[in-house]
This record gives sequence, C-alpha cells and structure tokens, in this order.
Amino acid sequence: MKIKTADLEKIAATLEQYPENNLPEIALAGRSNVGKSSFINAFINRKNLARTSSKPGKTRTVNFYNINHEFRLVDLPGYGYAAVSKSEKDNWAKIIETYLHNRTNLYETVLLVDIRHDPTAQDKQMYNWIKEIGFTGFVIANKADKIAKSKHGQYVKNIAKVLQIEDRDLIIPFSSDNKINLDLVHEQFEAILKYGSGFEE
Ligand SMILES: Nc1nc2c(ncn2[C@@H]2O[C@H](COP(=O)(O)OP(=O)(O)O)[C@@H](O)[C@H]2O)c(=O)[nH]1
Ligand SMILES: [Mg+2]
Repeated sequence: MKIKTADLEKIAATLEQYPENNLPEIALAGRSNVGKSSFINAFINRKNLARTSSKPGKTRTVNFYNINHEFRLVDLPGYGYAAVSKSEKDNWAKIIETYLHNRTNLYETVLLVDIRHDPTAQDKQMYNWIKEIGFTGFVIANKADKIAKSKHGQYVKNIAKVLQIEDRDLIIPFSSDNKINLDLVHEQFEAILKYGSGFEE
C-alpha cells in the first residue's frame, strides 16, 4: 500500500461529530498504552501524526485518520486504565458501543494486544464484542521487538489460546519500533478494503 496522504480528519466526542460515512473505515481497539497511536504512525510512515504517550491516556474521543482520501483508520479510546471510576468506564463503553453499532462504513475492527502478555479480561470482552458484531477478528500482537523473533510463534499460540482463536493466521506479530510485518499489515488492510464490510447489509 502506498501512503500518499494522511491527515487527522476529526476528533469526535459524540456521534454527531463523526465525519460523513462516505469512506471505508478500519478501527483499532485495545488497551490504553498497547500502542494504537504508534501503530497508526508506523502504518502511515510518520513519526507523530498520531499522538503517543508513555503514560496511559484518558482520551475519550474517537479519532479519524484519513488515508489517501480513500479510507480512514479510526483510533478508539483505550481501556484498562486502572485509575478510572465506574462512571468513566461506563462512558468508555458507551463511546465504543456508539461507534461500533452505528458505523455502517466500518469494514473491520482490529484488536491490538501486547504480544508478551496474556490478553486481559477486557481484551477478551472486546474481542468477543468484535466477533459478535460479525468482524473477522484480526489481532495485532504488538511490541514484538521486545521478544526474540524465534519466540513469536509460541507467544502467538498463547494469545490464540486465551482469545480462543482457531486460525492463528489472524494474529500478526507487529512492532512500531522495528516495523516487523508492516508489509503484511498493509496487505491485510488492503484486502479488508477490497473485500468489503463485515456489516450485514
Ligand atoms: N518497544 C515498543 N514500544 C512501543 C511499540 N508501540 C508502542 N510503544 C510504546 O508504548 C507506549 C504507548 O504507545 P501509544 O502508541 O501511545 O499507545 P496507545 O495508548 O495504545 O495509543 C509509548 O511509549 C510507545 O513508544 C512497539 O511496537 N514496541
Ligand atoms: Mg493513543
């Protein structure tokens, strides 16, 4: 995939603020700090269009990145931030639910996890949600630079076990640091855009 243009098109706090649903979208879900913003930067080959942080963020917005005026990558608010109140967690769930359930131009929602760790209860919940809506269930196993390449298989196997994924090819080891499998991710996303929406028409 050739990235010609990439812009942060919209930061939306509510449904009314979403951009027009005129382009296909691929959304990224995952824990706060798992590397969603870094993934977007690596994907578009920019240092910091998407703002990254070493501290778990409290951003509660849906961020729309327009790529090539052809599709959007959508950065969903991260979860698992320990120090939030119940009402903030409910608010997070509402924001994600509103996006997932109303976006007819949403082609896939991809889950990012940390390759080194067992997916958390919230990862499992998010993944089940993604599958229930009817998406394929791609998983980006991020921060793969932190373990030896020879061990990627064994960590992928573990993630597959915890998330109950039969087809291990759905899980792609990835790193925004050393860009491992960036080509594969580009191909995968191209295929998603080509084969169309997971939404029931
Ligand atoms: N080593 C390594 N660090 C990463 C990777 N992706 C993200 N990080 C770091 O993890 C932290 C959180 O990243 P960020 O993209 O802001 O996560 P987000 O909260 O999911 O958007 C930052 O300090 C990043 O530099 C990766 O692939 N490898
Ligand atoms: Mg982020």
